[in-house]
Amino acid sequence: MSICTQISELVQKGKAKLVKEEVAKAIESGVPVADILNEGLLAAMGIVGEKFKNNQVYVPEMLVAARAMNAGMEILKPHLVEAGVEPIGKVILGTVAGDLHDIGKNLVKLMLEGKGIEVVDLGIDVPAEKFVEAYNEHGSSLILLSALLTTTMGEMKNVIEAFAKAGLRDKVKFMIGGAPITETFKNEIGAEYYTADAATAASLAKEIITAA
Ligand code: B1M
Repeated sequence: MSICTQISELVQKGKAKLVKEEVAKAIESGVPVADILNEGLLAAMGIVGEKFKNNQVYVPEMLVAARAMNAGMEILKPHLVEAGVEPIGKVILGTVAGDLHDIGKNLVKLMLEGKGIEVVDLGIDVPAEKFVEAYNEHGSSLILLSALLTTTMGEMKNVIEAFAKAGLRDKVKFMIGGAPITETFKNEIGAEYYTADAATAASLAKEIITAA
């Protein structure tokens, strides 16, 4: 078994300490850092994400795997910078105003990072104007909104309207998600994409970024 496959399996099992050790060993023995990233750490999160989508694993397993991936990333990051391995793109993510739920949003973030996408995470209870400010600062054209409450999902429309008001609606695309969100609601508020789970959100974000 190649060392990258071994790293992938350790991440899937959530063995953070062993992941660190194996990543360090792989770097030392000259395995290209991009291979360690893509065939080891990111491949693992892809597999875990698919299993999560198919209800073969659940939130705790996913969080443990993500923690192991992050442990490996800690070791790998300085070497990635040195080797000039760039993220494939950047997105802005947040839970909308009035809403404090972030477990799902954080899973979406983990899966995005697992696809090599940089995430500007604005956190929870994010007012519409904050998304516009983040766009002006970071220039990412894909904005991801999460909401868990029927009382806050309407805030997604306010975010879209804030971009329209700022004359920026045609510069960005919106992906929305969260337990009460549906495809019909997406159409009602004029967002571009709806995804039901974190793994699909990350796969679609990758598709959108690479097609741009
Ligand atoms: Co609250 N809460 N909560 N809560 N909470 C729910 C959502 C609720 C369904 C519980 C219930 O009544 N059965 C209900 C909402 C009812 C409704 O609106 N229809 C509810 C309520 C009412 C409330 C309060 C109002 C309670 C009160 O104070 N009276 C209050 C509101 C606070 C606020 O936000 N202003 C409140 C508070 C809280 C806690 C703070 C205690 C805590 C949140 C802690 C935290 O997030 N850090 C909490 C929790 C934990 C829940 C439940 C139990 C679990 C939510 C969760 O994390 N699920 C929830 C009941 C339930 O779902 N069983 C409930 C796991 C998570 C992985 O799933 O977030 O759906 P989820 O994310 C999924 C997908 O939705 C998707 O991907 C994830 C996984 O693949 N997804 C996206 C999410 N965002 C996405 C974005 C995307 C794409 C996919 O693209 C951008």
